[in-house]
Amino acid sequence: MSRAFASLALLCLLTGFLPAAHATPVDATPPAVTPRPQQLEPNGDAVVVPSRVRVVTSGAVDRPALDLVVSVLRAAGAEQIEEDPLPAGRGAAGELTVVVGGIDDAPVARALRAAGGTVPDALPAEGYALASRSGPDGGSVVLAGADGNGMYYAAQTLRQLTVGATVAGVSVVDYPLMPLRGAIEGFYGSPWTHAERLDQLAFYGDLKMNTYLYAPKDDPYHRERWRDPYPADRLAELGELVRQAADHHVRFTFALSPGVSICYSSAADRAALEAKLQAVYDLGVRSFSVPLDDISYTRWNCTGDRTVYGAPSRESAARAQVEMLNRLERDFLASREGTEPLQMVPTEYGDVTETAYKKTVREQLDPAIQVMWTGTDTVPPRITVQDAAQAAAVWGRKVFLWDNYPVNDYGQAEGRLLLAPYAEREPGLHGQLSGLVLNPMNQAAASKIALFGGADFAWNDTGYDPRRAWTAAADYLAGGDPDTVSALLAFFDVEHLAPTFGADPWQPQAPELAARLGQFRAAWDDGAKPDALNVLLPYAEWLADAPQRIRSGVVDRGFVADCSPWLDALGLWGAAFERTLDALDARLSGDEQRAEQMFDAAAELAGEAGAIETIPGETRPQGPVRVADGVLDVFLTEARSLH
Ligand code: LOG
Repeated sequence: MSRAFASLALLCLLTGFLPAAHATPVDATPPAVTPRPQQLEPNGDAVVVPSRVRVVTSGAVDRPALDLVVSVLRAAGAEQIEEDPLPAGRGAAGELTVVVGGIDDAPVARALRAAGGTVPDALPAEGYALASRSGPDGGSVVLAGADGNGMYYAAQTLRQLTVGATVAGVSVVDYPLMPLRGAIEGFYGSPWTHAERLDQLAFYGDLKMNTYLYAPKDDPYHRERWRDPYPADRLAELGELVRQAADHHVRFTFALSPGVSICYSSAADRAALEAKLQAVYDLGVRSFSVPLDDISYTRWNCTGDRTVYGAPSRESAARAQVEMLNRLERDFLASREGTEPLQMVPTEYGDVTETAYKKTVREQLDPAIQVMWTGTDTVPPRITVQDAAQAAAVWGRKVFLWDNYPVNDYGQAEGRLLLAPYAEREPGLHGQLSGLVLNPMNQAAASKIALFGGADFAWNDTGYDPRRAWTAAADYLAGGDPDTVSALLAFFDVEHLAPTFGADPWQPQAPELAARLGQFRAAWDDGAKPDALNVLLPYAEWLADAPQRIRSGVVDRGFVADCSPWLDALGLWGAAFERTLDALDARLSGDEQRAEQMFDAAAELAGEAGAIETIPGETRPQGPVRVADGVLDVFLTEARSLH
């Protein structure tokens, strides 16, 4: 322990490695709020939460918002919380007053102004204003939402502004730039468990994500056996998810993928499709999607389709699909209370090239139906505003981005966790997209790193900083513990490679470690060999210790479980790294025999690390887990010939 601390201190001195963002807020800097608010200004001293708090509500206040406000206040030390509808009488001396209501409600707007807040001329949907101000009377906090989501998001911001027993003194005006923000469980391989889904939905609420699309490729009732009704126990679980989603202001979108076997012209298949959607409508689902990705669209599944739509072709496939989708939108959804516009994934989802398929969809698909798009490729190296503008032009509407990051279900992702920040999406995309959902990994909790960034970007793409979101994600998983945050960032670095479907990754492997190894080689080659070793060794020790720190310090236990094989491997790779530097040290002091022993020990550890496999049955594809591959393994091999 003490050795690690000494190393860490040395490390900080030498390189400024530790992120600086974890000072306790004794200064006036408010804690970082994610997603980054549109406007956040200081508003004087922090508000100290006393033991007595009066929560004053006005109008119909959102229940999850109110529950969250109360739980935040309790965690900050409030013992007596009195709820009082407006107009409220005078509170007791030294009591904190917290007002929750709609911004259109005049008394709420007055309270907001009185607390130093701003009442904007127009607040977009899901927006909110918040003001917190200390005062001799005990101070006040006002949360004013444009709607129920806005109230809930104000409460989520309050949660992040509260550290210990104080609420930062701020004035916030905030709203999302993209209307749909969230995740699509759309990967191949073992679907998320029920417990993982419940946890994810709560997490989405924390990050102001409002959308979860249920589309797991390997749920047979979603795709292969789409006609078959869900068994009662599965239906009960779906019902529970729908309630959990509502409790966290997440729209649960149910997706059904009939494209593998549907006969578009069959009345029986049309009835099966509607019956399946009706069953989840009855559970409370109001949002639906029909993904038609990864199907063969240039052959029919029945002879009837040839009779009705003609010879198989992109154009006739589009006509058949459009007819089915328009009917669902105009007949099924239009006649049911409270439904959202239908969503679909076209069979040509990953490019912007004009084809007969796209032309037909563009011209004939009901304009209300949302079209999903994955970028200029299934896993694109970047997404620009121009790409999205082209997609909007080719589909005749703003597209809904299905972003294939951090999904790891394809060959190039074998043995990988994708823990690099959400990046390479151009600010300004909100102008061209109707929304953004990320397709995560089978490892649900480990996907939170990328989802943090995706949520931040979808809310405020023009203010997005990948590194800030990445650090905030580590902070969230670590429950704010700075050492755990640093260990996590080092771990994320060795799982940084983000592949594409081609040979070139769109994010490099281990950039931090690679830079350090580069500096080491430069110093070594310059003749500053002992110095080079002294600088690098603490980082090797830090990597070797990171798994243990993560295992003991991360509060999200799902994350630790997801990452277990990779943490095991990192421990071994880190030890191999240390032995290699020991070997070079021995070589410098002329002890070649010890150097050889250390190199052999390192090789053995690396061999053990390389034999660790992904958890059987969890991910598709399975294989040996990769840690800083192409960087650390290469260095360990080359080190043997350094003199
Ligand atoms: C699938 C998706 C899969 C992803 C990555 C879409 C629209 N569909 O190539 O289910 O997780 O690629 O392998 C896909 O992306 N098809």
